[in-house]
Amino acid sequence: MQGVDPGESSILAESGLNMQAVFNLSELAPEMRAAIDAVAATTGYRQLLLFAHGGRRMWQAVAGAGYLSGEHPIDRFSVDTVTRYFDEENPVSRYQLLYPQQPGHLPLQQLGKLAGWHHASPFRIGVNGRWGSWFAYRAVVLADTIFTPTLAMDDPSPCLHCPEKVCLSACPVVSAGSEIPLDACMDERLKWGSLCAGSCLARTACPVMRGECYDDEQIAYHYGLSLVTVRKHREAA
Ligand code: B12
Repeated sequence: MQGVDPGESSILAESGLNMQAVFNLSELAPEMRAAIDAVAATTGYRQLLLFAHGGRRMWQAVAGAGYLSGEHPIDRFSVDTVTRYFDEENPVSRYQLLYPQQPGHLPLQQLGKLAGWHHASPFRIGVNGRWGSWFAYRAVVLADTIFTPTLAMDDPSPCLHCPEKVCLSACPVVSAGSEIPLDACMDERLKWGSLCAGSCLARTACPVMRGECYDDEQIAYHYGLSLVTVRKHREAA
């Protein structure tokens, strides 16, 4: 018996894990298979399920369910939601969470590319026509499911229709070129009083699906966290 397709799941939709993709492991390119094999054994599993959030719904659900008071609220919420999806809507399937639980690096944006969600942007966060840059990967699961693999979103990159490249003109570290240099971005964020410490001027200037932009609290949360990582990275270097 087959359970509820991720795309039909009310648990995932209500939790704001509103982007789902199903891949057959046997159809993934060898480099992607190798990246997955490096994280976990795939024996006995047929499919890879990718879950992401788009827009504000997930943050509202995380806050509403009381997760914000503890550590790693989004990871805990995502794991609990995916676990609930399998327990309640897909109880016969065997599955294993690879991300965020398993240590190791999965190329999330490359998986997003396969789903048609990721188009490279000058500010290095993936962009698409449905969510702009306001989405992120929340869980990756191996499962013995037999869902119909998802057709990739086949919209072209929204950046192709953005000749003004307002993201680049809003970014204080871009002098020339078409991409934001990571080192200069990190240096800028660490400056005292930097406007880039708690947000990203390039990302918030991007006109694509601006209505899906996170609210101030969510922006402050994510950028606060990445600023801590950047600071540690710099101190270790
Ligand atoms: C490491 C990492 C970072 C590091 C980047 C430093 C570094 N050494 O590369 C830091 C901590 C800075 C970071 C920050 C953020 N990250 Co980050 N990060 C990752 C991670 C874990 C690995 C990326 C990687 O190294 N890929 C491998 C290399 C070989 O790929 P690459 O294509 O050469 O380069 C990547 C990075 O180096 C980075 N990068 C390279 N150059 C530059 C330049 C700039 C200016 C920026 C911002 C990034 C950047 O982006 C590339 C794409 O992954 C991924 C998750 C994953 N497992 O993929 C998330 C990921 C790329 N991050 C993500 C996000 C959202 C962010 C933040 C916006 C979070 C936030 N709100 O603060 C910020 C960016 C803001 C900023 N301006 O700093 C999302 C992107 C979602 C999307 N829609 O595409 C991901 C996919 C995580 C997720 N769960 O969804 N991140």
